[in-house]
Amino acid sequence: MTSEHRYRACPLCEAICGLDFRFDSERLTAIRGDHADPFSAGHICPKGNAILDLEADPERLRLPQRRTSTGWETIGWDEAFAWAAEKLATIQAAHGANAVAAYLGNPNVHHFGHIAYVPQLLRALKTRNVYSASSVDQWPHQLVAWAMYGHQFLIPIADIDHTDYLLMLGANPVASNGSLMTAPGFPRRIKALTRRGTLVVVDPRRTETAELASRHLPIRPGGDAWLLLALLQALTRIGPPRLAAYGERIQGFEQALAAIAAVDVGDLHARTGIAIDEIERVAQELYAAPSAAVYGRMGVSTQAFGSLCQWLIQLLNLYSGNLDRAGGVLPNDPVLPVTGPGTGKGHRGLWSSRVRGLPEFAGELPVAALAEEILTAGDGQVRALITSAGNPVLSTPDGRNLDRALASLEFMVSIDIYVNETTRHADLILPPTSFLSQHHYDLIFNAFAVRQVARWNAPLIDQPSDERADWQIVNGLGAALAAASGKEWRALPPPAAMIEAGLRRAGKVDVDALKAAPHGLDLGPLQPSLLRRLETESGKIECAPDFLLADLWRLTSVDRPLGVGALQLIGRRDPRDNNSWMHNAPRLTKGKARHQLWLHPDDMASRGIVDGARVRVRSRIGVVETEAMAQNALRPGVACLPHGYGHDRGDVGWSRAAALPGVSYNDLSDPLDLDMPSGNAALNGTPVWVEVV
Ligand SMILES: Nc1nc2c(c(=O)[nH]1)N[C@H]1C(S)=C(S)[C@@H](COP(=O)(O)OP(=O)(O)OC[C@H]3O[C@@H](n4cnc5c(=O)[nH]c(N)nc54)[C@H](O)[C@@H]3O)O[C@H]1N2
Ligand SMILES: Nc1nc2c(c(=O)[nH]1)N[C@H]1C(S)=C(S)[C@@H](COP(=O)(O)OP(=O)(O)OC[C@H]3O[C@@H](n4cnc5c(=O)[nH]c(N)nc54)[C@H](O)[C@@H]3O)O[C@H]1N2
Ligand code: SF4
Ligand SMILES: [Mo]
Repeated sequence: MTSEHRYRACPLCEAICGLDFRFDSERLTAIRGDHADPFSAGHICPKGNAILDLEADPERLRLPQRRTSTGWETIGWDEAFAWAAEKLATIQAAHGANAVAAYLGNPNVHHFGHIAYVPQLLRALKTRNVYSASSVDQWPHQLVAWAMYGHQFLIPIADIDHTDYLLMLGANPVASNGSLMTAPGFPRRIKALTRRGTLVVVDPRRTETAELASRHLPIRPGGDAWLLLALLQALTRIGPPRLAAYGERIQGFEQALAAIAAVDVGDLHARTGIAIDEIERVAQELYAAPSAAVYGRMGVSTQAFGSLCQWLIQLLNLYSGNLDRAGGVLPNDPVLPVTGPGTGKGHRGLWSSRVRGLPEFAGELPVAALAEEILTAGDGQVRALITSAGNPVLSTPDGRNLDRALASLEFMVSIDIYVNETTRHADLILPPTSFLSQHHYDLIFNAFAVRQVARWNAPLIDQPSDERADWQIVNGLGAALAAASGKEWRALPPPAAMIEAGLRRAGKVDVDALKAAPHGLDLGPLQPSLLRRLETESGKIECAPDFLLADLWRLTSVDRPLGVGALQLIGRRDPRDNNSWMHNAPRLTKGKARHQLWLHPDDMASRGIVDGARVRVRSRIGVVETEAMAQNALRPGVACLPHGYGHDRGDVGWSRAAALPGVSYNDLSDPLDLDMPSGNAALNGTPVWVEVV
């Protein structure tokens, strides 16, 4: 028996850990962290190891599946492409381009064969009905980066390995492995930070990250905008803004500060749940620290004032002189550029959604509007849908309604490896072959990494001759669509050629050396680059975008009373979950169940709920029943439920997942509850009423 090590980055989350795949006689037998990877240094989480389960899962699809009246039948690739193209072309010819919608899920970003190819297909379709998981995730970051710095991906990254002071809001990287901050191995980095300086975590729950922090501030869900405003107001009392480094390249700062100073923060303690002297102390520390960074993620993006929070975070980093500075926050300037010429900088409001009039951002509409666009009759109604690597029935607000909407479509085609809660409605599923057989380069996560890194991931196994890769599926669909509609289609070359051409054009790294480095290359710490890369029309940092100033007014004019007896629902991530789609993996689902609704013991006592009791959870949108679990780490008044559960919907194709207990968070979340400037869903903070069944 011959044993061999082969190396590749993990595609399952943003941490892009280097993994060591062990093969015995060409059979994949074990997966370990790659200790020779200069960036991840051997880090691996339970999901990395569960790639073994994904590769071996008999329920994973390998060949095109057509839905029949009794189940699914396998058909040939060419027949599948021709059928899908004929249906889509006919619907567009009869009802216009917008009658076909597209939804792109999270794994699109993790595979070069998706992210570099799918846009070509969307251009060929010319539809305005494009949706993605970004609008239940990170739109506030992208919108604020676009408005202030001129490009949606010019996002400053917290320099976690060098900063003296990190204020972290609404993120739990010890469980999630981080987001918009690619840094494999958070516990190690956080321990080094708290030895060197201070980490303050702002979160309604004492999370795994808060446990490692210097201090934890248990905020009221949705109180962050008030906290951030109060911090900025406190800074103006402590000392002058440190703007010298930005010279003439900054605009609107005084205007922004004046608008912020004019806000009456009222009863701050009631609004945030945090003591006033704690807020003052954070402001003092932030200003005094030799270097400091403020970072906010899911918990502050997916709430009603997500964009306001992200804007205020930028202003705090500016005021304290930490924007674009080592030890502060600074954008990565990656080897393969995601900003600059030829990249999509973004735009806003060039068109609006048909039913609710929500503005587009960067060519997409908020996914919270997808169901109504399908269900509302009239000119421009969505009649067909393409999904790629997504499961919006579980991952977007009011999933039950989307479930019903999908059942009413004239045609649906999904590029996915499973029959999930969403793709079960498809007429046709096109499953890509294993990522292990493909060339890959991380376009996005290298650009959000806390160091300059690069890695060419070469195939580890051969592609079975009867299977198709993601990029081949896009090319196949595109060519068939062109044939059916009389449009043009220029097939894109394979990933290896695309990556090589991109790297040579960028000219930042020795391509042959990169290819010959199976563990990837470390190219050093982040360096200031923001000022020379600004893409705003003025060429300056825009501190006072009018629609964000206007949103201050929304914050102060709308008091949102919770309702008698209501709790605020927030989410959580467990190291063994990956959004909605890895619950068929035995390695991740054996042992104790973890789907329960967490409640503070005081809230249980006042409702007569005992640990383990079956409870009914009600929101404006829906009702679910699940088990309650007492959790001291929660702030009273808060209920906590993971998303991505609720697989028992009849005909899903993952039987192990379907047998798990648990309900979908998004059967409770409200599609009308949005961060208005961006249209991002406010998934956290939903009012719910909980009672014993
Ligand atoms: N309530 C609540 N809702 C949330 C969140 C939350 O915190 N709370 N988080 C949100 C966030 S951050 C995100 S990113 C979204 C995710 O939302 P989605 O992207 O809609 O859902 P996923 O669960 O990631 O589903 C991914 C799908 O891709 C498929 N897949 C996996 N690998 C591949 C591949 O290589 N190719 C193809 N074609 N398919 C593949 C899987 O089978 C699965 O069906 O959920 C959001 N929803
Ligand atoms: N294990 C695991 N890892 C994952 C994923 C997964 O599903 N499972 N998904 C991946 C994806 S797609 C993403 S985008 C990232 C997300 O990565 P993170 O941004 O770290 O996301 P979460 O772990 O959901 O952490 C959000 C935190 O916000 C807190 N929170 C909720 N509401 C509020 C609020 O109003 N204010 C404040 N300050 N905090 C609040 C929650 O309690 C929670 O601890 O994780 C990625 N990694
Ligand atoms: S943290 Fe886990 S899922 Fe994320 S890249 Fe590393 S091994 Fe993969
Ligand atoms: Mo995400």
